[in-house]
Amino acid sequence: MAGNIATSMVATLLRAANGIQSIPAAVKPEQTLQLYDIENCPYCRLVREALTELDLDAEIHPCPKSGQRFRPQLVERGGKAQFPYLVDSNTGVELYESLDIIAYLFETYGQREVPFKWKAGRLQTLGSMLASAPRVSRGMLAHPGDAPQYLLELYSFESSPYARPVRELLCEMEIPYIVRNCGRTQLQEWILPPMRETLKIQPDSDLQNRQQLQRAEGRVSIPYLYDPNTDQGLFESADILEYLRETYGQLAREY
Ligand SMILES: N[C@@H](CCC(=O)N[C@@H](CS)C(=O)NCC(=O)O)C(=O)O
Repeated sequence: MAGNIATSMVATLLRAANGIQSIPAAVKPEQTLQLYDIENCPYCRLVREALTELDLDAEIHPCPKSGQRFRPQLVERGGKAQFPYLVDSNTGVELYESLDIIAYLFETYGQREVPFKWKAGRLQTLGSMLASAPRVSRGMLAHPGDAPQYLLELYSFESSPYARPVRELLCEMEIPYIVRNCGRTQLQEWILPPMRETLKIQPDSDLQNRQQLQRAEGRVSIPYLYDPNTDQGLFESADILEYLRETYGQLAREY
């Protein structure tokens, strides 16, 4: 597990300040956005970073290589197996191409200018490719698990080194989930949760998901997984990985 987090940390550092801080979108979609996604795909990462930065939740349909659960669905919908693919049932818009999706999200929900950094699209893609390298094939290849009846909910922000291994395993197991974005809006949120508890610091987040987690569990620590199928909520990435393997199948690979 230590090596897993170390290379995840490298990926986070390579993406510098991306996918961490949020300025919530001016308008929230009524129906949850859907994203056909591969966790370690550099193009998909850019879209997930924008979702964190706009504080938008999304239903993730994991499409690892050789996956059979959502890939055929996408080919039927959009015509080809290319990721990411956004489905917005609020507007009827469905889009391929990461940079087009990002522009759409900022225009439709952010209702603000696409930040300058996204205009340097090729540079962003290159940076995201570098960040994929340390994770090698994690979050890329299908090792299917059982399909849950109800969608799991993952409280996460894109660049969290601890949330990434959980998203990778969900992707490999082709387990769909709602990503509840929990970016940072407060300086105090940069202090790690155990130290916050020792110092009795409780940041007052502007974000609904962080407020909801604080109310429900009495603390905020990312990742947090809620599984409505078993009514279980878990903190700690290692515990979540173990839970997913035990609950949804032994086919998923060992880390
Ligand atoms: N220009 C596209 C490139 C997307 C792309 O090439 N995605 C790869 C995954 S990283 C893909 O769809 N590969 C086909 C596959 O996985 O079957 C974008 O920015 O969205």
